Amino acid sequence: MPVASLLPFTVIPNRKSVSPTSFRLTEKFILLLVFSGFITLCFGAIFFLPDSTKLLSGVFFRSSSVEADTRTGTVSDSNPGTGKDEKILAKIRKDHEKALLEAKDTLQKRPEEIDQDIKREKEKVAVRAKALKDDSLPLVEYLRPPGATGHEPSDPDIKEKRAKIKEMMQFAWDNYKHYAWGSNELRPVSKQGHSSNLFGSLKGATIVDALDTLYIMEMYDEFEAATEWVERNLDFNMNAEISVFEVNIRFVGGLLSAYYLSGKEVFRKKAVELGEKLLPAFKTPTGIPWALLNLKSGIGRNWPWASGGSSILAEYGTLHLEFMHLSALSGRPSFAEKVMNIRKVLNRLDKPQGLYPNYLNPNSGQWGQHHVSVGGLGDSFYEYLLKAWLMSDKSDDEGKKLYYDALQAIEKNLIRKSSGGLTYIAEWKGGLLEHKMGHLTCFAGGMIALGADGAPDDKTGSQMELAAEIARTCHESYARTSMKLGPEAFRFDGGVEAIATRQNEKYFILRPEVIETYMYMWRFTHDPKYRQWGWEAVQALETHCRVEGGFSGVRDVYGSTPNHDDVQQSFFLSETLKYLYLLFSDDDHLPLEHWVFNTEAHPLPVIKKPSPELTNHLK
Ligand code: DMJ
Repeated sequence: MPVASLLPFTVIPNRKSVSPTSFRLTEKFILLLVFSGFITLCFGAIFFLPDSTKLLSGVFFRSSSVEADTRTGTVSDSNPGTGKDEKILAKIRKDHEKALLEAKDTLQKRPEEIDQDIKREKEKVAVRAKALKDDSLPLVEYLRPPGATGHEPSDPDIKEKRAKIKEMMQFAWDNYKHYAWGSNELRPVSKQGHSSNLFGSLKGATIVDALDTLYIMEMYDEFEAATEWVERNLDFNMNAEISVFEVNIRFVGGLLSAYYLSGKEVFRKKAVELGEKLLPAFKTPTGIPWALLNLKSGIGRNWPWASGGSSILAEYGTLHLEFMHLSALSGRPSFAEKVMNIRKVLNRLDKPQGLYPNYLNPNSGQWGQHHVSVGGLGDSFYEYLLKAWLMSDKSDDEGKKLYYDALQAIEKNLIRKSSGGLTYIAEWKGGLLEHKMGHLTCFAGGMIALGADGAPDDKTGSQMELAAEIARTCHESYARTSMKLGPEAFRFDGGVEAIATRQNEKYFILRPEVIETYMYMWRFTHDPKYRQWGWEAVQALETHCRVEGGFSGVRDVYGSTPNHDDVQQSFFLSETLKYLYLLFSDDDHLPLEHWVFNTEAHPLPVIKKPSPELTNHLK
């Protein structure tokens, strides 16, 4: 087959004639000239038109606006040249003008001015870097622990009582807000702000102490107002000498609880910031912290009245829970290291009769006077040994051992029964017993009940019995007064039992310890007498402590009419009212297997051990 027949078109045979498309030489030359002129014009357009690259990439080759229809093979511009393109062109023009002006400006500047600019820029960078550093807390996933909020009790009587306690909180808060907003505490009689030297010029103790109670009682508007105050006004950068213990339990504890309940970052940030401010207190030869610290200079010292310049057991021994959480939330081990070192120092020392004296010299690392108390100066040290173990999900075995050993020594050396059958915890002064029990000591009923659960070798339940006996004694100290409110200290000598005999021990400053013990006893026994005793306290508070501008302490609980001390203590809102509210709430509100209360009643979650599966997996 001829090749031509395979071609798709007809091949015309070559004849010797002039093809119609052939040109003469002159015509070819003219065509070449025209063509090269056209090429030159195109190149000129590309290289000399302004900002041609922007035009190319920004306008004509906007890939998003060019869509290819793969089915039809056609290309369409979905953004045809409209006002939008004009806007883009206008913006390009404006950017150009701005850049030109800036360049002109820089060229006209004198070298000093340029130096100034550089300095200013450097300062800005430094400020930003500092802010970044301040904010450089690691990201933590916030998971609200179980039972942060409760529900109405089903029993109408209990529901009503709980609502009454909430009303008391509302009254205490409203008056503080009205008369003393931003001050540390309220003077409810003279209706003004009040501050004690415990906080130096730090402000807002009542706000920070009350945050979690507001949340727990579902007073969310008030909680928001308090949060806003913290955000805007809570400041630690001041020349203030503060009590490390008080600031830790009220401010750090209050901020931590507010964080764990609400998940608001501001509380975590502020708690860590304040924790950092407290660290210079540990700069002593032994690492046992000073009692007082100047927040600005970082200079610490001890209370002038403390035996031979000693630090106080209940103060340096009541940092553990908060500091462990500060490390957990900041990723900075220094907090935990500081409190673990306190244990190390204590472990090295001999304990007289297994007891811990209230005074310890931070320079020499030696005990001061051999005074021992489960009340003032000693109390919360024992509480924090037990709670350190509980808060560690029962993994801190050292804390556990230290607590149960100490309790054993207390039972042997300090706990006595009166001839009238009241069990009490006496004070120990160099081996001699003082048969006096403080209101503060009454917290021990709750502590012993809390520890009874995991107590080694307590098959007979004797620790729960001991806790119940202490609760009864403390109730007696209330019942034997005319106001049905407990005195600051009561004695078991000179023919009296559970009664204050000295005028300066007859006052009541709205303290929580007795009610705290009722709350724990209720949780562990559900014996209705604890709610009944709690309700008696509510009625006494209403009758004798409620004044026009809030709640006030009284000077003599044995008097017939109250002589008010004119202070609404911040712990009345953080502890007394919270424990009362929980006493009339169901057990699943802040359940004790998930939460541990710090000594100011601020709930902190148990730091859960990783599951064995996870531990194995990580090995
Ligand atoms: C509170 O600040 C704390 O409970 C502290 O541990 C000692 N007591 C007061 C209230 O009485």
